[in-house]
Amino acid sequence: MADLISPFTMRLDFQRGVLDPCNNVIERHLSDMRGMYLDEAATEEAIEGGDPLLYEVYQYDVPFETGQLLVVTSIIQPGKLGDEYYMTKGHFHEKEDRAEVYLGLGGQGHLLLETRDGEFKALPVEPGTVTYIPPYWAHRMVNTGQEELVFFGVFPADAGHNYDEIEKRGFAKVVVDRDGEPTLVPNPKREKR
Ligand code: PAN
Ligand code: ZN
Repeated sequence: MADLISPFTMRLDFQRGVLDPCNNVIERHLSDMRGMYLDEAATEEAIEGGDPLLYEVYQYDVPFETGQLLVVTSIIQPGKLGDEYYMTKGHFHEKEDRAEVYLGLGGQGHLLLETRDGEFKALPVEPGTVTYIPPYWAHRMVNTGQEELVFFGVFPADAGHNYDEIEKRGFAKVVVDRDGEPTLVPNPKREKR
């Protein structure tokens, strides 16, 4: 049984993606993603040069239990590390049979999705796209545009996040700038396996 909590409302700033009020704001800097971008030398240099903020997450926490939902917005900065676009860490849900919905609010991006069976998909994200992330699909958002990539999401509060595997091996493909065009290329880390 889920806790009985009171209904509540919050404001979403469509331009900036900020939720107000919000009781859990997470900031991820490059130092939180060591080893996740291909260019390790560029990573260390950028960390030493000020450790840029890559993305922020505004999550309204309710009890992390079956039946509740978490409401969340994410704001990814535009930019690249080497030729790889800024992105989220990406994860499987800890309870893998939990789905999620994303709504694009601002900017341009690609949502990378993959299963343990080796299925891979990259879906475009822009203002107005609603993406259904089914159970069992790991997901990572990549900002391929010149502006902040802002998106809203809803997912079961008992889903949890498993970052470990993605942290080690990434997704099957990475999104890189090739002559100014966002291009999907095979992840060399995977090919070594
Ligand atoms: C999102 C993500 C958010 C940040 O709320 O947690 O965009 O990405 P990482 O968690 O991969 O750093 C979500 O998918 N929640 O389940
Ligand atoms: Zn998720």
